Amino acid sequence: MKIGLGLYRRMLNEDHYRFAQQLGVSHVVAHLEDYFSADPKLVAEGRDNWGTSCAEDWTAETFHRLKADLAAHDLELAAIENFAVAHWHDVLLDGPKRDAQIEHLKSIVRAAGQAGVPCIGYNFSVTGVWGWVRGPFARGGAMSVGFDIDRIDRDAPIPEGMVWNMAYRDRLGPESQRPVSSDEIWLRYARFLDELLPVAEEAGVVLAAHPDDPPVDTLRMTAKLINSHDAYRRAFALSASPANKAELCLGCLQEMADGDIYDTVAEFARQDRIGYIHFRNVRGKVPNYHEVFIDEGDIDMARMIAVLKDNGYDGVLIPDHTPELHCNAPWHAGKAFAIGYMKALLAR
Ligand SMILES: [Mn+2]
Repeated sequence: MKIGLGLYRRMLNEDHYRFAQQLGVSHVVAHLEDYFSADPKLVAEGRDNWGTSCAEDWTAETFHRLKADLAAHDLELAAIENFAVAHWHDVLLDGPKRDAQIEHLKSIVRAAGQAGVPCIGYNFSVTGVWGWVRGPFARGGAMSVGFDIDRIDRDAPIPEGMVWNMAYRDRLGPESQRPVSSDEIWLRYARFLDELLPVAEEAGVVLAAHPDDPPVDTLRMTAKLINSHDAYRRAFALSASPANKAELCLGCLQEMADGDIYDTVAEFARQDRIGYIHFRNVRGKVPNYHEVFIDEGDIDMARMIAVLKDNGYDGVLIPDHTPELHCNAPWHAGKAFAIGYMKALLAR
């Protein structure tokens, strides 16, 4: 197994490559859609924090350049994580631009293949990550996120012009998006896989599905897709293509109500259905959980490493989110703590 670091778009620079190299990780997962920091206005205008287009520059050339920059620091690109909302809002919403957007997604997958990007992670979700609350939930009051169904209005409607918790046009309309049933979201997902997987397979690119976060039945009147261990099995059953894999988030998997996480991970590893892993820990399950430090949650991470090893997993682990340590560099300290812990587990 290999350890990687996830970097958001604003972090794809020399400082963060040196940070990753100094931690001794071999891989980077790059988010080109800057989910947590993007200015919604700029995203809606199709520009990101640097004033460049965040949706138009996902070409083989961009991917080659990114790989070369990483290689200069002995780092390999493990995956691109997430499409931009501008790429696929109507794929998620079954809107008028759907077919054109599917064609564009195919071109991104082909470009990734040309540049030797092995994997693209995605999260097929109408709400996206929505419903978290931030608080001092981790050890010592470290700031983290959690989910408590009683503290949110779970049926708050989604405004027109928003999907995946991001605006995809400059002005949001009334909160009047139609509800989406479970049958409907599975239908949309099956069509997406049918069209994208053959292209991905030919390009040598794995499409890796992140589970719903939080993994509940519905939020904002739209059904969730991969919200249980069985839902992952259903997603795999949609296509036997070797390009159809999981961006396996252990945090979300542990938050789900069904199944034994060690058995499920063993099964998915044996079946070679894991693209890469979000190796993080949580306390509690839906409808009430907190994200915590890697060594204080409900998952026995040492046992998890053994399960992965025993079942032949040889891919990349990244820390995903970590609680923020109380210091001048909360993000860096949180990641460094998790990666140090992961390196020790692997060494043992
Ligand atoms: Mn995750």
